[in-house]
Amino acid sequence: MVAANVHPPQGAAADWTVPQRWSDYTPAEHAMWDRLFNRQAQMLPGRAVTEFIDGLDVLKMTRPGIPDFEELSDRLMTRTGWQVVAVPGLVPDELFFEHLANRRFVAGRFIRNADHVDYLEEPDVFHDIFGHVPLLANPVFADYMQAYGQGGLRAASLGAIDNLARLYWYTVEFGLIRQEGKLRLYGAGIVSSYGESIFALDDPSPNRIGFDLQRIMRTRYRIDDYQQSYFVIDSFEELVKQTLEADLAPLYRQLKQAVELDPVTVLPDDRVFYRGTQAYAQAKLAQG
Ligand code: HBI
Ligand code: FE
Repeated sequence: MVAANVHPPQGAAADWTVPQRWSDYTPAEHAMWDRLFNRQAQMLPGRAVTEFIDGLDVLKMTRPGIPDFEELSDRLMTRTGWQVVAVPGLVPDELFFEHLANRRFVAGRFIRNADHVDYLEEPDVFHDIFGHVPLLANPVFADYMQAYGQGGLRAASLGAIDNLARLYWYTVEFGLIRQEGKLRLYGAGIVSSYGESIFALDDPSPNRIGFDLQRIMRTRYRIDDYQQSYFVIDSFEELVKQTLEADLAPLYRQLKQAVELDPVTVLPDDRVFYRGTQAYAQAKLAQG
């Protein structure tokens, strides 16, 4: 978590935004985007939620090269009123919420290099734009993201950012959804990762558990490897209804007394779609 009230880095505006400088991208940087894009675009039809695939199409993201944020923002603006702005890297939590509350999605402008094709510590332009932006073209999901930003500002004043951040993690970043009787991907952290796009749906290792707000807000998460549990929603409409329409202050008070859950835990009253073997996580542990 980044400390609040830190100054923007050199060259960034007070709200931490920077110019994308689209014309400065090199052919090698565009080629890296294309390589990542083509790999995901081939795999995701039938695996990602249809709204994600539709978003790629309506935003014309299927064109080669790193998208120009201004063009992308124009297309998004006419559909759902969202914009994309460039930032140097992670921004402080409250600023992140502030941008979302104003329908601005902050995106890294840099792209990973050939040594880090499959693993990244900081979100790059491929994760942020390919992973997050297609669903911002969907009106319901677009409202969810804004409501999350507004909820973040309230959570900050109630000392509950950690609880709310878990909701973001297990939905926006690593969420699964049921569609046409099957599990599908919608989380940006999954759809922007080749390995996790397969793991999250097909591997016997992780748990796949029905969405429950209070439960998720008690559940820690892993930032260093594939998730040990994924949470499944029934629809974006349900997600909005169950999360950000209500006053969460009473829930936050209750959570301060509640025991935190390890990412691997399955509770007796969980709605379990699939109980994982955890073979992958155990093998990783054994390797040390
Ligand atoms: N900054 N650029 C950027 N991208 C994020 O996804 C991000 C961030 N700052 C804070 C943050 N995410 C999360 O920790 C909040 O959801 C709490
Ligand atoms: Fe992300």
